[in-house]
Amino acid sequence: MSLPAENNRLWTKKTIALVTRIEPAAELAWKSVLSEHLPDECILSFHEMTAIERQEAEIAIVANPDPAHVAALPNLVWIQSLWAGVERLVGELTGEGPPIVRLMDPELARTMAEAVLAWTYYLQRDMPAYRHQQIKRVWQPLPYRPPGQVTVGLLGLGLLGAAAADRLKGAGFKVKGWSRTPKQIEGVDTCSGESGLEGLLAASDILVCLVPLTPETQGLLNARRLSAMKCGSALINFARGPVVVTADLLAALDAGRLSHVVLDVFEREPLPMDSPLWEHPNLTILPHISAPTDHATAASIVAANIQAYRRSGCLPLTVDRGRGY
Ligand code: NDP
Ligand code: OXD
Repeated sequence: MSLPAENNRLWTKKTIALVTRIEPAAELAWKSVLSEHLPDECILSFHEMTAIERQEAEIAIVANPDPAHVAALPNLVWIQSLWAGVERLVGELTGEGPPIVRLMDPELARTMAEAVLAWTYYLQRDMPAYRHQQIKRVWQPLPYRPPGQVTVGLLGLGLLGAAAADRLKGAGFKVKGWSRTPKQIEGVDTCSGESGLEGLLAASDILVCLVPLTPETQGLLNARRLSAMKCGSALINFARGPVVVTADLLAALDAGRLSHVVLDVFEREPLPMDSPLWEHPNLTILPHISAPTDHATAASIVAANIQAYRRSGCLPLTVDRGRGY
């Protein structure tokens, strides 16, 4: 007599819960690539797990999970996020939950560094101004600023900020960087604390935001700090929308304090149709594409984390829930 499929799963492989609130097709794509990289594990969507499988799961792989589904897995030892940024997860999984491991993918850092360089060039080469001139049929060369005369200030010097710093340095830009704790990075003028931030804001021609969203960074770029920015400077936000106060940003643009702003992230995504941001002539709106997650590299990193845990019982580096990142 053959056993039902769910019994078979229990006898042969350990179950890992895949808990998401993403489109079913996107979840299926993740399930397939993760299963390929983890042939000795049984990866099941939360919805297809039996009550026993939910009881027994030690690991959940998550992407915007419903907190109630995570809570319905009572014996989780740890949670692996498929996203690099875990601010939403940390915010939603309140209390004493299992440790969270975020995605730390060098390929994602490379993609983000590429995006920072691409949009830095966009601003350094005055492309927004030439676009405005074209609309008015104006033929007017603008002064060229070589990278060595352009200071790029990075807010955040973590995995992504440090990769961006490297790429910008390589392209000849002057790079400054701000982090919570003091850092030393060759060729980067680093600082921390409020006075460090003030100096960086005043000196940067282009400011790039790559800090996680935490209680400390929510509303970081408010009216006061935006008015401390160099007059005519530009801003790129590739981190999270609420790090910048939208109304203050629009005021700074309208006052000419900021020449141009590139936004990839917003308080609400997709950006609502009636947002005034869409129409501002000095704003570039991107649909959260600066560093898309590569399924293959992410799955291989997740698989390596899980295999190491199965071998040694040791958890990968976990997120500091108190700190928020
Ligand atoms: P890390 O945790 O590696 O680095 C975060 C950096 O921010 C660190 O240098 C940290 O300082 C600094 N930081 C944190 N809080 C503060 C603070 N209060 N004051 C000053 N500096 C602070 O994160 P990543 O580099 O991997 O990612 C950064 C963010 O990028 C993610 O949290 C996410 O929001 C966003 N992201 C956006 C993507 C997109 O497609 N737009 C894709 C992926 C991520 P310290 O070094 O001292 O700890
Ligand atoms: C991420 C993101 O956190 O895409 O991976 O923002």
